[in-house]
Amino acid sequence: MTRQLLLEHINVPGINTFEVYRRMGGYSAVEKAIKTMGPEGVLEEVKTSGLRGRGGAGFPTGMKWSFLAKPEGVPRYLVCNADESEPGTFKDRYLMTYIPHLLIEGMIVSSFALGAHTSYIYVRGEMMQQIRILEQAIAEAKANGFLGKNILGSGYDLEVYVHPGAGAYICGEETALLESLEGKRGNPRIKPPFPAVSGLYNCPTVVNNVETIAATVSIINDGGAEYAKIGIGRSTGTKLISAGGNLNKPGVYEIELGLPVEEFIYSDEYCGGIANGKQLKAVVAGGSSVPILPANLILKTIEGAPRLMSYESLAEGGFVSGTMLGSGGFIAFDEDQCIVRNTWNFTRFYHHESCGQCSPCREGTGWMEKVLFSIENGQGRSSDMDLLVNVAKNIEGNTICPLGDAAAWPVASAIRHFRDEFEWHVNNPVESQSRNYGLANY
Ligand code: L3W
Ligand code: SF4
Repeated sequence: MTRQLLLEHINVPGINTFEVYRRMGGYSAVEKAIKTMGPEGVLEEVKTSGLRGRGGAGFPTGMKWSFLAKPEGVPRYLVCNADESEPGTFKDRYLMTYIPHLLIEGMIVSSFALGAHTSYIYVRGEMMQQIRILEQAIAEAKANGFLGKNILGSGYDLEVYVHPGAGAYICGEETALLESLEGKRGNPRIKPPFPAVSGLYNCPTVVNNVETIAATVSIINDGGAEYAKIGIGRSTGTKLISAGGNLNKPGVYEIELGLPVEEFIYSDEYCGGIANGKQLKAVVAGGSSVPILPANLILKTIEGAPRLMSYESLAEGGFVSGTMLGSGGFIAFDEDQCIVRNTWNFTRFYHHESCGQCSPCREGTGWMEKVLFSIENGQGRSSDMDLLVNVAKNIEGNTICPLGDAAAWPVASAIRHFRDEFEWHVNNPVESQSRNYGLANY
C-alpha cells in the first residue's frame, strides 16, 4: 500500500473542520516550525526533501525558496497557485475540498520560512465551493491562534487571503496570475525577472502550487530526509495523480513516485484497467500540456524497461526533454478514441485560452485548430501533417509563456506517433465525415 502523506486522513469524518483536523495531529508542523525550527530550519528541511513543484514544471521547491530576494524594508509574498484549469487535472480541487486545513497549515509553515506576512491563495474563479471552504478554514485557524497577529505567542504575524481567479486558464501561469492578483488583465510577463526577485507589486514572491505547499506539512513533521527516502532518484515523495479518460476507476490517487505506469493503470489499487475491457491506445500523462504517447511507449521505455511515474522516466523517449509528469493529469485513451479528434479538441482549448500577446501562439494555435478540424472533417490534404509539424515547431520556444509549447507538443507528438491515423482521415474523407459525430456543424 502506498504511503499517504497528503490523503492519509481524507476519509476521516469531519476532517474538513479545524477540530477534527487538529485531533488527527493537524497544525503540529506549525508548532514545530515556529517553536523549534525557525525559518532557516524549515528551508533546510524542504531542500533536503528534494520536493519539486507539483504544478507542472517540477522545479525544486527549496531552490526556488532560496532564490527569494530579501531586500531590507520590502515585503515578501507567498502566493498559492490554486487556479487549477489544466485539462484532466483535478487534484488540487480535491485536496482543497476535503482537507482544506492541510493547505492552510502548509501556507503558514511556508510563509514563515519565507518571512512573508501576507499570503494569497489564488483559486480558480469557478471554484466557489472551494473558495468558501478555504475562507472557513482560515477563519477557524485564526480563531485558534494559528493565523493573525503573534501566532502561538511567537511574535510572527500572518494573514492569508483567498482571491477568486479571473476565469481564464492563462491566469494559472504564475506571472499572469500575479498580474491578475494586482487587478490587471492576466497577461504573462516576460521572465526574467522571475517572481522570486520581482513578483507581486514588484516585490519578491514565491508562487507554489496547492499540492507543493500541502506537501511541506509532512516534510516538517517527519523531516526532509524521511520524505526523500520515498520515490526514485530526483523524483522524491508522493504525487497526486488525477486519473481520467477510459479507466475503470478514474479519480485522485496519491502514489509514491517511481510506481510503474503499468501498475498504476492496471492494478486494482489504482485505476483498475481500461474500461469496458478495451485496449489502451494512448496516454497523456501530465494534463494536456505534454505529448500524447502511444500505449507501447507509455508502458515501457524505448530500451524496454518499465516506464515509471517519475519526472525523469516519463521524459525519456518522448517528443520533448522536459517533464511529462506535468501536473499529474493522467488521461487514458482506449482503442476506440480518435487521436485526430482529441488532438483537435486540445488545440481548440489552447486557441481559445491563448492571451494573444505573442504572434506564434495567437496565430499558430488558431491555424493548427483549423487544419486539425479539416482533417477530422474529411477535408484534409496529404501535406497537412507536415504543415502542422511545421507550425508546431515555429511555436515551440518562441513565446513568452509555456502555453505556446503546451499547444505545440500534443500536436507534434500525435503526428509523430499516430501519423497513420491522420493519413486515414485524409485518404477516407467520406468515412471520416460520417464518424465525426456532427463535427461538421461545429
Ligand atoms: C528563480 C530562476 N525562479 C525557474 C521558477 C519559476 C517557476 C518555476 C518553474 O510552467 C509548467 C508548464 C505547463 N530564478 C528560475 C526560477 N524559476 N527558474 O521555477 O518555472 P518554469 O518556467 O519551468 O515553469 P512554469 O512557468 O511554472 C509550469 C505545465 O507546467 N503544465 C501546466 C499545468 C497547469 C496546471 C493547472 O492548471 N493548475 O497545473 C502541465 O504540464 O505547461 O510547462 O515558479 O518562477 N532562475
Ligand atoms: Fe499569451 Fe500564448 Fe504568448 Fe503565453 S504564449 S503569452 S498565452 S500568446
